[in-house]
Amino acid sequence: MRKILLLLLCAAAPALAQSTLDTVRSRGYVQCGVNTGLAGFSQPDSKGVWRGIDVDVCRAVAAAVFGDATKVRYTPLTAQQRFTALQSGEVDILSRNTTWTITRDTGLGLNFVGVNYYDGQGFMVPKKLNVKSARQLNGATVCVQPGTTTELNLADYFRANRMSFKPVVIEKLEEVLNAYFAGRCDVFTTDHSGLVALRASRAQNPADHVILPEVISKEPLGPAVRHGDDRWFDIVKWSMFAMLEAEELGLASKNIGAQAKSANPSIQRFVGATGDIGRMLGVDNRWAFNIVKQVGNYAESFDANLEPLGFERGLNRLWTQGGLMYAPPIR
Ligand SMILES: N[C@@H](CCC(=O)N[C@@H](CS)C(=O)NCC(=O)O)C(=O)O
Repeated sequence: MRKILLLLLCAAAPALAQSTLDTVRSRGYVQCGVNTGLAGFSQPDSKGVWRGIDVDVCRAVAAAVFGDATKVRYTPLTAQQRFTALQSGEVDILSRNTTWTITRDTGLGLNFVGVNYYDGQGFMVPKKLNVKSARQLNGATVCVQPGTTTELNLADYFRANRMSFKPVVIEKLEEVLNAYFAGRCDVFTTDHSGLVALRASRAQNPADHVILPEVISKEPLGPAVRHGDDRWFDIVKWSMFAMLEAEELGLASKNIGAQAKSANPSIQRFVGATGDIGRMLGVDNRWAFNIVKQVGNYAESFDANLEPLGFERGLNRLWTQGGLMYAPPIR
């Protein structure tokens, strides 16, 4: 018992000694946990520069903290590695197409800062199998990655519909895709966004694969931080919201310089000319200006990263346009 207590104390010591913001500041960059390579979300481009909507959240935080969106380093993580990496302090933010669930929020000691992509789970099958609906998948072999909500939803869906399936569980993305493309499973299942991105970026001929119409779960994807550091939680949360608020206010990387002179009180507060909001957050008052100038608003990030892969805004439209994206007031 004493030994366990001591171990717990030792494990907690670094976290207690210094806040995440202090650690990040003295280190000089944000350490961001991302996907090992999911087009549109987080993937290095041909020059080795990380790109994607999850990457942009970390860049936004760096813009808020340092006034410089480039001050980020990336740790690629599989689904199974991701939570330990955050809990142990190896990364400051987990921004990796991660579904917000109550078990993760409580049992794993995470704080999800919000949702940067509303998603749901789907199925992809080779077109030549001529399957039209997930209800025809009784007895199918299904490729899936472990440590995901995907694995759990898959079992629930087949059980609820009194169907059987044979899971082929493979941790590495590369390997699970190879297995599916080589025909070792009839079906690949993951978040709908994953299916769209992987079909567009990894299939030899994307038209050979169909995504079935059923969406079997809710997958609100968002960045998370560790429990126990409210200041850091606030910074990451509001950095993400600033990108949404900017879209709503019509502020974008190209016009924010000119718009900063606007008489609109909401814009004046947003750019830090009034309100002292950055200081309340523990960063510079130009935090949100820097985010939009250097990273862009949410629509810019979506259009640069997801739109070219064939994504539509759908649920991820702003609330003013029939979607679910809604930032609380920055005031
Ligand atoms: N949103 C789900 C699934 C996330 C997930 O890991 N999806 C897979 C399939 S798209 C993935 O990102 N794999 C990439 C990798 O392993 O690096 C979760 O949070 O559990």
